[in-house]
Amino acid sequence: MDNSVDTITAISTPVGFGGIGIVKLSGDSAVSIADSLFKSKSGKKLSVSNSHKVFYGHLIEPSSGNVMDEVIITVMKAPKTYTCEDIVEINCHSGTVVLKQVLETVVKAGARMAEPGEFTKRAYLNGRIDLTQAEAISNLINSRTKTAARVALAQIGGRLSEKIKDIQSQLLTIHAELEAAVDFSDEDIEAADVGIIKTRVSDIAAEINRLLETKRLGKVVTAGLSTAIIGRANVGKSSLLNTLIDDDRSIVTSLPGTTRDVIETVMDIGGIPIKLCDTAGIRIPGDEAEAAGVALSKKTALEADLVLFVLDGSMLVSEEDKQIISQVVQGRAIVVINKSDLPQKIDLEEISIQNVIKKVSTSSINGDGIEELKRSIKEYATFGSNIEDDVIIANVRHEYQLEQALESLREMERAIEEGYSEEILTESLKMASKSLGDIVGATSYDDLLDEIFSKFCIGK
Ligand SMILES: Nc1nc2c(ncn2[C@@H]2O[C@H](COP(=O)(O)OP(=O)(O)OP(=O)(O)O)[C@@H](O)[C@H]2O)c(=O)[nH]1
Ligand SMILES: [Mg+2]
Repeated sequence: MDNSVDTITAISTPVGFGGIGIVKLSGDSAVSIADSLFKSKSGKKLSVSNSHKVFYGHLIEPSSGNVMDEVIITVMKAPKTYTCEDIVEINCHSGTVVLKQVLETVVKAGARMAEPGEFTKRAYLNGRIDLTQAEAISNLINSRTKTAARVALAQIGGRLSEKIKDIQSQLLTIHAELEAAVDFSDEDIEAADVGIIKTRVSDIAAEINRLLETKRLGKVVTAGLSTAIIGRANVGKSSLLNTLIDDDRSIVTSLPGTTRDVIETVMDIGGIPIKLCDTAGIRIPGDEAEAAGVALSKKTALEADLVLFVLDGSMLVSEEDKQIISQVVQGRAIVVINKSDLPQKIDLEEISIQNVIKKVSTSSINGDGIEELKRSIKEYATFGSNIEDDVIIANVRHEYQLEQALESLREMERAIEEGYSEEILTESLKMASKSLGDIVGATSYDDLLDEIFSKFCIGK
């Protein structure tokens, strides 16, 4: 039987015009394929060289003998590589045409085009990383802020896996003790032991619960906090958006009813992606387009994680403001009293808003209060927790498996209360441990694998 591993290849750098583009090969023939196309300056063959070396030379198209590109080739031999297989990286002068030609020639010479994520899949299948780490690599590639990248890096480093393995070993200990208790007594487990075991199961359940509680933070770090800027016409919503992002993204005029559509932009506040939505001022609409805009504003407000409710501090509270409060500002809101540079007339005693997180006075003209507003948004997004230190659940699959594990432990608690036998108890332990095992991939299923790796881009 042929046990050789087929050699896969892909362009590993983003599409476009950059300084360098990399064509990567991994597999048993990676080095020999590269050798068949490469003429090194020194005349040395890649196959007889040491591992982890860099070579300079030219890439030749074999049928015509033409030079395709001047290249630098890195040879990394198994097992100390990303995939645990032989890896060759051909650093070309970029330009889509050159890279595609090199890739085609490499394929003609015997490599196969890699599926999305196939390099990382091989790293997993060859035991170099576990599933949480593979998924984190995908998250890292897609990170939009430094914090998202840091959370992903902690996961690549195996922080989540360590935590899961620690919980699993606690479950195993309980399992072993349950079996021992039965082996050494003719009776079922002693009542006293059962009490202790129940406490320990509850402690583990609480630990899993704490992990699950980080999922909102995980969602914010990866997907961003959707934040709707809401208020009546002309209070300065679009100006506020522009000031927050320090760019003229949304049109500002002195006329009420300027914004008609939802204007979306993503900003980074202290490493957290904030999806800001400027909306049409809510008032009795002047025409059909404005009416559609107002409807959209209300929908955006209701769907947002957070509402910035903007009032004009230089005017008295109006009926429209009150209506917006009663009909639209229903979730958590930061009240922004804008135009603080003008003489203030507003009397906040006139309004009562539920679920106010904070009140901040701002001016888009002189920037007053803008930093305080950003701080308040960040505090709300992170609950003031320290995202750098904690293990954070930022993946729905992990969340699901943790919930399953928790459910099994709850069942075990009930079974203990009702005096079930040791077999039933250990069954729950096994189920909980299996759910946790699925997170790191101890028991892997092909479907699960394909689903995870299909989210990768080609070349990773
Ligand atoms: N003095 C002062 N004027 C402001 C401030 N913010 C906005 N304005 C002015 O208020 C007017 C309306 O600003 P916009 O940002 O277009 O208000 P809006 O809430 O987006 O209005 P619509 O899109 O019509 O709902 C413009 O003339 C702005 O220059 C502020 O902080 N101070
Ligand atoms: Mg506007």
